[in-house]
Amino acid sequence: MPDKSRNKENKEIKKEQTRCGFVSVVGRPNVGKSTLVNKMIGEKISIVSRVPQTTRRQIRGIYTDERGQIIFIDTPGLHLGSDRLDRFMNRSSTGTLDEVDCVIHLVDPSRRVGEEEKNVVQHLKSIKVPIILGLNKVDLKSLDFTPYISLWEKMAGKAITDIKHLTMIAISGKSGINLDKLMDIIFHSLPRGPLLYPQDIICDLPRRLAMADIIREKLFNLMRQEIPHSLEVYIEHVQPRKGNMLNVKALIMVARPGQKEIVIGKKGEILKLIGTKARKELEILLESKVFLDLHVKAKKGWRDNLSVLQDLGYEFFID
Ligand SMILES: Nc1nc2c(ncn2[C@@H]2O[C@H](COP(=O)(O)OP(=O)(O)OP(=O)(O)O)[C@@H](O)[C@H]2O)c(=O)[nH]1
Ligand SMILES: [Mg+2]
Repeated sequence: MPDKSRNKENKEIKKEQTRCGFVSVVGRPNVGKSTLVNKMIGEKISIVSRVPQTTRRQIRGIYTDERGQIIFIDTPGLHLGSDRLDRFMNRSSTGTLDEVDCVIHLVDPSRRVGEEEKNVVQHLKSIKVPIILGLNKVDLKSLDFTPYISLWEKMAGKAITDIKHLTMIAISGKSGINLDKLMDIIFHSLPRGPLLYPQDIICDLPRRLAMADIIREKLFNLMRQEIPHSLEVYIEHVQPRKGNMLNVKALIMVARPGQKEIVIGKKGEILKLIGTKARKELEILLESKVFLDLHVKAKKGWRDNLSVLQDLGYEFFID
């Protein structure tokens, strides 16, 4: 997806001096992984919400400057759920760890260390590549980093300063605190090599999935309780329409008829609101006027249904 990223503003890049590599951003849900990747890239490529488990698949965000190229992999938050979609999400997250050049373990010190966090460190403690422990959300006041440092020390059996390949940095993905420093640390940890993507590419997410995610983000920001967890969006078609417009037909799938009623709202008002918010962003993405046709269907147990998940684009799904 070529875009108006800050990548384009960069000076000419001297090929023989560049560093290039993959950096996986992992952590439990809601710690700010997608926010951080968006900020580092300088454009919104991954959706963000207050609801845990917003990201459902790997999204690559590509940053290029005269130093080289960083391919960030935004991953779904590692969590303890166990249905098919949960397993897919967790595998999308841990599946990157052996193939990348650097890992950012992002934590949210405004929340307590929990089982999920122990699970993340368990996955990370034996990997061989450099790990950056990102103590995120430092824009919030009076954070205590100690429990997260102690967790690493306990799991690794040594002082944090003795853990090989581990660097620590306090940052804020939202306000940008220390992100230049983080970028320096990342570039230093990457191998020398040529750029892997053209300079003007910032994201590898297929367009239909990016479109579906825009709609899903609006739903996540309006819906409460278990509804976000139970819903998915599928782009059925994109067709040209009179007046240089694109007709986008999207299905919102929920798990129960009661949820369908909530998503539609009284006299369709919720659906209308979501449509208006999503259409604006779709028009930016597609660089065209959009007529958005949203409809809602209840399908029980879709999160566990292999063929539905495959239709929704959760490919490479091996159970
Ligand atoms: N105060 C503060 N809030 C942040 C920061 N980074 C992210 N947030 C908020 O944290 C919430 C979760 O952010 P996301 O970027 O969606 O988190 P995530 O780790 O990608 O979440 P999942 O995709 O669900 O795993 C959102 O409400 C963000 O606005 C930060 O640096 N400071
Ligand atoms: Mg995310």
